[in-house]
Amino acid sequence: MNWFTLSMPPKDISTNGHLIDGLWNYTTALCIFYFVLVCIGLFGFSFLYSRKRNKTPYYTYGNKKQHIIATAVVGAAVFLTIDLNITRFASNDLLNTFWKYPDPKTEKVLRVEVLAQQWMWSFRYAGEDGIFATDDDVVTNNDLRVPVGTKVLFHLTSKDVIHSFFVPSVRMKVDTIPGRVTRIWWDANIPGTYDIACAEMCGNPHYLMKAQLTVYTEENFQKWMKTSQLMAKNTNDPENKNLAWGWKWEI
Ligand SMILES: [Cu+2]
Repeated sequence: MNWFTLSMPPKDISTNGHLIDGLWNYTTALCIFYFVLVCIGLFGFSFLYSRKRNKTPYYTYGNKKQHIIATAVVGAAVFLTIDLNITRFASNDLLNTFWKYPDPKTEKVLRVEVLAQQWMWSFRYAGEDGIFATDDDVVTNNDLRVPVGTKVLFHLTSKDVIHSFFVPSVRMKVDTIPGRVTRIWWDANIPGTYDIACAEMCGNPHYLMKAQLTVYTEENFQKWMKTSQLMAKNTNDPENKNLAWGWKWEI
């Protein structure tokens, strides 16, 4: 693996990840374009007005009008093509896609509650009863499993400090904040195992907040869920404080 491959993000396995990639690529391409332009100006003028080519010094106080026009044109070009456009793209993506949370009442959605804490991730699925914060919930640590091609809706919070739930393979990231429930949704379209990380510097062992995402085929997911539900029913201890962090699902 060379440096170029290493610096590339992992393969996008989601339906909407390309929107983030598009925004990223657009910003990078335009920044490179303006960088080259600035370099041409910098080195071009250094060459044109070098000592070799201009033996006699030329003193000037400049041309105020020209300077104002040049600065305004370059500033406006950068503002219009980068700032305004990425704001427009990002707002469109948010309004039309990322903030359109799937509704578990009307479509097939897997709901997951997430608790972040120094330094691990806990995931909670409603048990057989379909209700969160009951004794039959399936709870896993650093181990998130979802079915392929299904929208997954997360409600997240944190036990201690601000963390950030980051799944690079679907290009999605959201902060987890103590005392507040944040939301995010995505789908994963290729079975396999992928990384989950914390993207908020949350303490020295921040790097330990690594979890695994497993994308199953629908059949394998149902199998796993059935076994886990059975196990939860038989072994969940209502007195166990480590299991009791869930909350009633709202909205
Ligand atoms: Cu963290």
